[in-house]
Amino acid sequence: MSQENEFPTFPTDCKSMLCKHLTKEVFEALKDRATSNGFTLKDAINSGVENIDSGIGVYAGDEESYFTFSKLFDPIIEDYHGFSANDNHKSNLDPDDLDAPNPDPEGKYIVSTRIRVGRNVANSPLGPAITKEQRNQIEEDVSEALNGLEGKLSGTYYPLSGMSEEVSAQLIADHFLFKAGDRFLEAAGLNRDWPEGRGIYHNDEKTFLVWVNEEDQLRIISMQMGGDIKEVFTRLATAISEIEKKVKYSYSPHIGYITSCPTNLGTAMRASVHIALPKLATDMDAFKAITDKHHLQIRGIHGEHSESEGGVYDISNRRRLGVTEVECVQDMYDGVVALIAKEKSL
Ligand code: ADP
Ligand code: ILO
Repeated sequence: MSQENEFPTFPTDCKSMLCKHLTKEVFEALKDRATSNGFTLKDAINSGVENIDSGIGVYAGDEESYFTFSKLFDPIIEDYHGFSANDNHKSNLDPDDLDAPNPDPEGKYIVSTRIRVGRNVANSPLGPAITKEQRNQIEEDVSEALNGLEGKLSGTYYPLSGMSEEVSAQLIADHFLFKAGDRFLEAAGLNRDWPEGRGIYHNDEKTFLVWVNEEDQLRIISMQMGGDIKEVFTRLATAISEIEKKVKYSYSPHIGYITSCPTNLGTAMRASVHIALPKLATDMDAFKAITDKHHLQIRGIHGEHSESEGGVYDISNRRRLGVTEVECVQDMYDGVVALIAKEKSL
C-alpha cells in the first residue's frame, strides 16, 4: 500500500478475505479511523496487502479494532466462522461433555494430538499494537504466573533471548516451538523487537507448553503422542483455569476470547491430530469431502502454510466462534473417525 493511504489494489486472482471484503466504500468509511492505541486501518490490513497469498489478510491491534473497523471485520468473521453480528459466543470446557474414546488405540494412523488455545491479557493492546515495554511487562507477569504452576503443569520458562540456535531449531523440529520470521506476522507488526519478550514454558515431558508473545500473548498448548484426545483436552482445560487464577484473559460475551487474528476469535481453540492417511491422500476430492463435512482444515505437518510429508497431515477444527470448546474438539474427533474409516476401506 502506498504511503498516501490509498485504496490498495490486488491482483485479479487474489483469494484473501481482505480483498473480497475491502470494498472501496468500506475503505473510505474506515481509512481515517484509529483506536485509542493508535491502530489504523492501514495497520490492520498491511499483512494482507504485503502478502497477497494470504487466506485472511487482517489482524486486530486491540479489542477495539473489532468495533472501530467492524465494517471490514464483521463480514470476514461471518465468512470464516458463519457467525453473524447478532450472534453471541458460548463456552464449554467440561471434558465430561466430550465423547471421544481413542479412535486409534493401536496407533496405526494418529501420530500425535495437540490442542491449543490463544489468550491475551485483559486491558492490554494485542501484539500488532503493543509497545516493547508493555510486551516485556506481559512476559514478566505471565512467566511469573506460569512458574507458580504445580503438579503435572509445573515446568520452566525459557526466554527466546539467549536460547541457542541449536536448542530452538530442535524445539521447532519437534513441533514444540514457533518459528521465527513468519512473513504474515512480520507484516502485521507482530515480530517487532524480536526475540525480546518472547519465550516458551513447558513441563518436563513437554505435554504442556505455553508460547509467550507470539501471535497472541499466550498460546496454551496440551499435546502428546497417540490419539487420546480426551486426555489432551482434560489437561488443557485444567491448565487454562489454573493460569486464569493469576492472569485475567481478554474476553467479550459477543466474540469470545479476543485474539489478534479474527480466525481465532471465540474459543481460540485449534484441536489437531497428525495423522497418516497415505491412501486417501491419493484422492484429495474424497479427502476434502470428509473434512468439509466435519468443518475441518487440512495443514502440512510443520504448521500453517507448510506441506504434508509422507502422507501425514495436520487435521484440525476450522470453526472456533459461536461453537463451544467441546464442539470444536468433537468436530475434529468425528471427522478423524470418518477419515480413519475411509482410509481402512481403501
Ligand atoms: P497453531 O499454533 O496455530 O496451532 P501451527 O499450524 O503453526 O499453528 O502449528 C504450530 C506447531 O504445532 C507446528 O510445529 C506444528 O507442526 C505443531 N503441531 C500442530 N498440530 C500438531 C499435532 N497434532 N501433533 C504434533 N505437532 C503439532
Ligand atoms: N494471516 C494469515 C494467517 C491466517 C490464519 N492463521 C493464523 C495463524 N492466524 C493468512 O491470512 O493467511
